[in-house]
Amino acid sequence: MQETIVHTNIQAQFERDVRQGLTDFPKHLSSKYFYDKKGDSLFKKIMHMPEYYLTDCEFDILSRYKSEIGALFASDKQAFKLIELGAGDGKKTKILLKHFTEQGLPFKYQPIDISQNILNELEKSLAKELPKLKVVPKQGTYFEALKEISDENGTRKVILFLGSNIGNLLHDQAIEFLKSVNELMKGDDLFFLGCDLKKNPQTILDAYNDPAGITEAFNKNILARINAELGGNFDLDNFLHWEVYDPESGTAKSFLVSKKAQTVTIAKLDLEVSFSPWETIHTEISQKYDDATVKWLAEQSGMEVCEEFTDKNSFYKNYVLRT
Ligand code: AVI
Repeated sequence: MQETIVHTNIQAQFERDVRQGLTDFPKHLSSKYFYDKKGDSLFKKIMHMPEYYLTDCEFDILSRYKSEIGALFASDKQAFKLIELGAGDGKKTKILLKHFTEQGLPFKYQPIDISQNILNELEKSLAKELPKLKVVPKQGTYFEALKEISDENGTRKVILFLGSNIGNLLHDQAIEFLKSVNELMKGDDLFFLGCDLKKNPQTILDAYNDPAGITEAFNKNILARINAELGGNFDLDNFLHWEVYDPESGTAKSFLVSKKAQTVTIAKLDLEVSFSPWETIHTEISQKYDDATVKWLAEQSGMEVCEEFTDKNSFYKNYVLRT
């Protein structure tokens, strides 16, 4: 029943956002809608692409600094809840979970995800790989679930937000997000944040424009979803995947560009959308950071950076924030 209500709300929001985004000028759609079953599997492929360095860098950082990270999380051997926002398949987190379990650190793992399906799979794989680990999954949106966990009891919280997921938010949205996290943090709770860094602009462009066309298919999946779920008739071949990166602001942007004048119908919304030749739909931002920007974001949200870990090329950083 709960699942049905959540699904109905999500679907209604999707319809509102598609209508709003495609009737706005310039047109836009939110990257949060890339992720259905097909989108999840395309994103998994992206994480394995040689050009998409982000995953390997974070993997490298967690592997290399797992002892230091463990010492920080279990400060004074205090018990803690390790909460992960948007747990996914937990591939990177498992490095920490394995190490912490081997070291006998006093913690339980609480992955939060909107998808019960993802949580079930994660729980199953953890039961097999780390049978001693205490896993308490929470299905729901980040803040609903985080609030419930915070209300439970006084055990310290360490919150993980990996994968540079924060980069899909504009700075204002990121501050709102961090403020909401901060409101639920107390005393010596910690927030462990993965951020992709500014670097050679070509490296960034290559990560979002692979020659195999996986990122293109991922970007166009939003149109495929509108076709499948809202009765749209987008011809995906009539759109180009286009990536730009502004090295000054550190913002990478993804677009879909209409190759010609065309009109698309979205039956469920009773909507016709016309495109001029080369008109754009802005679909995603992937923000790249530097220390000053992360420090600023933390301060704007009432937090401070207390520790950081980077990979051998300084391509990526995991920052530790406290309230
Ligand atoms: C999930 N997110 C952090 C990815 C990113 O790098 O912005 C999504 C992605 N988009 C294209 N490739 C990967």
